[in-house]
Amino acid sequence: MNNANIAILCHATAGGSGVVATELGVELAQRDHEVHFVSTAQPFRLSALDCCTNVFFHQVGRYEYPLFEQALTTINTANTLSEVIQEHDIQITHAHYAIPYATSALMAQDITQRTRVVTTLHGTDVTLIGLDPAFRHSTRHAIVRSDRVTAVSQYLANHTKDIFNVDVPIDVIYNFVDVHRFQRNTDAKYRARFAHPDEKIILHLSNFRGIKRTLDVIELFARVQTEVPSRLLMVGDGPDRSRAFELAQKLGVIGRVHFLGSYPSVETIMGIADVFLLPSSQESFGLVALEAMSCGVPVVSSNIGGIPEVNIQGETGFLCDVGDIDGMADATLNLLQDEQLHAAFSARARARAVEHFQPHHIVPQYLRVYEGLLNE
Ligand code: GMT
Repeated sequence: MNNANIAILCHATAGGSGVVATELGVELAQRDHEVHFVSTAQPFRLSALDCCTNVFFHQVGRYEYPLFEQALTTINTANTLSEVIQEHDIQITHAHYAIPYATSALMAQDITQRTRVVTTLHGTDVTLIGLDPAFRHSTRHAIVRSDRVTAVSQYLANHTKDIFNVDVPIDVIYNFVDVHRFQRNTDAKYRARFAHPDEKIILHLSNFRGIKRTLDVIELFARVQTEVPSRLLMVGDGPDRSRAFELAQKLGVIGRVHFLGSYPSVETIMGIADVFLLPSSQESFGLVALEAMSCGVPVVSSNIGGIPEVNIQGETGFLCDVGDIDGMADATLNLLQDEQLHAAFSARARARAVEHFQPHHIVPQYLRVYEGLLNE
């Protein structure tokens, strides 16, 4: 594809959709496209501004006026994006997460009469918030009117068509991972910081929202640690953090659970773990599971949404029903108590990430979507 000028809209806060959007933008810039991020704040993983001359960030301002009781982010984004489209001759606008960015992108397209809009659906923009009566019609409109729609798993593509009763084509383009960055961390000082040599390390990383079921993580760890000396690292922050902390206290395991907050270089922590836990009640893909697998960490997860397209039952990890704490505890113990089994799962997890989910497998799929639009 010839070099293009591409605008990327994404949520700046820590979250998988922002990570995917940011890393896609950097990959595009490395392939000589000009990339303009438009968001309310600089996306949290965007360090490329320091190293690439063809990555730009345009902040969406917040306009305060006594008459407005709430921020009008959708309109402000459309306005900023319209300027960016005109000033930088943006040919492709790629909205990550339908709400509000696909709507803002379509508005800017209408204002400028330029640019093609690609919307990538990430998960709760369809399965949770997008379905709420507060957003249902505008989300459906964004899906139907975007020039192309992609989803991060087959599950999400199918589910979107069902629940919104739409028959637009939805391309499935999986998330990707930098396998050089996310790999085993053999530097002993990291393990020594959290665990004694005879202890195993179990990891959970999320934004601690209800759908992540962080309390299940604590409960199942409480069972695991009675049989295998181990530590639990809880990385991230969010609404359920205090409840998880209180449950760990109540179950008498608080001394073995480390709440690390939003740890900046997650790969160093992921790379020392023995098992990664993802018991979510909804997950359209599970980028964190893929990152863990890339580090050679077997994943014990729920069997929900798009997770089975990433974590393969009995090969890279184990999948249990949502809320099956006993099943997940047994699966974790299986892995921790059998070194040979663990080594085999670890190797297969890493191999799956390396063989199927690297940027060079995935980014060309986005480029084909862009190219198709530019050639129309
Ligand atoms: O939908 C969300 O919960 C937010 C979103 C995010 O920004 O973290 O996560 C979704 O997008 C990720 C990247 O594509 C996926 O890996 C996550 O599975 C997905 N989350 C859910 O579906 C709950």
